[in-house]
Amino acid sequence: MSNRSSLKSWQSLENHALEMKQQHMNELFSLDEQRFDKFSIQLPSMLLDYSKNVITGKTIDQLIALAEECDVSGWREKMFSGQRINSTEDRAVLHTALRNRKQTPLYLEGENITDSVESALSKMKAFTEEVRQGQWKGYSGKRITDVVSIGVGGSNLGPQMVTEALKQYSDDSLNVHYVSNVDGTQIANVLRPLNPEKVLFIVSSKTFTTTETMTNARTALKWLVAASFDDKAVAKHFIAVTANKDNAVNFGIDEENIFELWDWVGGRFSLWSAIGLPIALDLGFEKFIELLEGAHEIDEHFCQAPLTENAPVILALLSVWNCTFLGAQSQAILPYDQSLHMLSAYMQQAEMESNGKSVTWHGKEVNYPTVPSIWGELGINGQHAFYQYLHQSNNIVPADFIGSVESVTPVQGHHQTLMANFFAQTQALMTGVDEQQVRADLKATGRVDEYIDKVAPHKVHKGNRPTNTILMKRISPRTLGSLIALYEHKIFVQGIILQICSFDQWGVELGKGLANKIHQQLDQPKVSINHDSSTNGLINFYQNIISAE
Ligand code: G6Q
Repeated sequence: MSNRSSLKSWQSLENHALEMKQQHMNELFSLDEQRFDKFSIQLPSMLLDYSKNVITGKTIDQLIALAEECDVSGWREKMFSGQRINSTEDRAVLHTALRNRKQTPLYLEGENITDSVESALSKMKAFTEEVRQGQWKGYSGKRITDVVSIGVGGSNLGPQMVTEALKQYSDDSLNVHYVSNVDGTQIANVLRPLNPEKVLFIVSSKTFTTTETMTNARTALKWLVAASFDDKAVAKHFIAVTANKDNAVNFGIDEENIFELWDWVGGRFSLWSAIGLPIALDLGFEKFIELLEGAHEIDEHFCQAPLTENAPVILALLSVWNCTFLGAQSQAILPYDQSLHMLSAYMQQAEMESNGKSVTWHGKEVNYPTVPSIWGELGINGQHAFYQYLHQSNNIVPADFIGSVESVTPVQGHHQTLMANFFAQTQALMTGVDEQQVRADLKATGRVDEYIDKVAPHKVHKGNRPTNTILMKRISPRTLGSLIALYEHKIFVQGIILQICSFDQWGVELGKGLANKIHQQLDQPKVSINHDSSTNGLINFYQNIISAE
């Protein structure tokens, strides 16, 4: 199979990029009044405006030709039909089956996994209702008031981001907390105000071997047993979500209390499964289903819309255009909605763990830049922090601006101010302001020439900085489901274009293995260590302080 960079469409794009690097968006907008209409897509839950990119109709045609040459549609079909496209782990990639709300049968090795998903959902529903309605009792007969979800990475970020985003939709039935860090400070702070009689722990771990999660789960178990003086209390207070039932049972969790995961659900795509149980407990099961419905809506759009009108495809192609062809090295995710305060962190994992790789799925080193680093912060806070860099540094950072027409918590006067900034920022990033204008503006305020000469260069904004705007009607379980699925499919398409296996994460293994070795050495200080001089020096410094105390 050919390397991407030898494709005809790739080479045309390389040539086209040379032309487009000379273009300014201001000129492109003045040449074409229909730009917004041409370069925006309206979906039931959101509007995507991508007109503020350094693109023309020709750019889009060539990007679509690239998508076709890379057979994006064929790969999409492979994913949805359960082919083992996670090639390095030899697994299917079927998070879409978890939200297949039409419940169309899907067979994997002879098993209709739609049935398995539906029965897992029924179990989640019954459990959620029992706990929320107070029928599930703790060891002393009291109802559960607090849920502590223990998990890390894909078993934490998605559910926590969604729980935070949908806080306004939660009632007072339960308080949901998350523990992910192995730094004991987090679990200690979470447990301190809680009453063990009323706490339910959910240990979420696909493998049920992750050191951090197991360490936190054991601490939680000790805390519970110390308070209840009863090993049997575990059955009333511990739930597991895992693909490794044996390990969960060995840990002491009742078989009845285990929710199943499948190997075809990747960690960072798992919030739609029982990994989303804390979300369902917090919001109620119906709202969890609405989240799945919103995602399913985008799955259908992704499968049915022509590539030119396909929002995830367009977002992926633009990312490839901006990074691989125009040379941007990072991308900002900038939500202008307080509910989405964890979205950038979530997107960091979703995109960087998926596509932050440099060999193709055939194991060959790629000869082009792959994905940018992803970073970001809530809109207004970021404006008063790093937007200076977005506007005037000599690095171009393409940015996704995500906002909502209506606030979920309307407070008079606030939302208009927020949204005025939302619209102004993408405009300013695009138009910039040239020296002539800066000088004229300063003159108009009565400034003397000497001052103008000194200050004008500092006030010039070159503009031409690409942004996408995603405008949602309002954050809700449904629209949030759509937003997350939009990005999931964007990441998938990007992986296909870049010829990267988006569904493994070998890059997290090396450090884990070394940490295990070093952990053993820390437990046995007398054992001589033989690392490089830096690592030896650091460990010695650490141990000397500990042994002196
Ligand atoms: C996600 C990754 C990774 C994983 C965590 C937790 O796609 O695989 O972030 O989710 O390492 O793993 P467990 O769920 O197995 O504890």
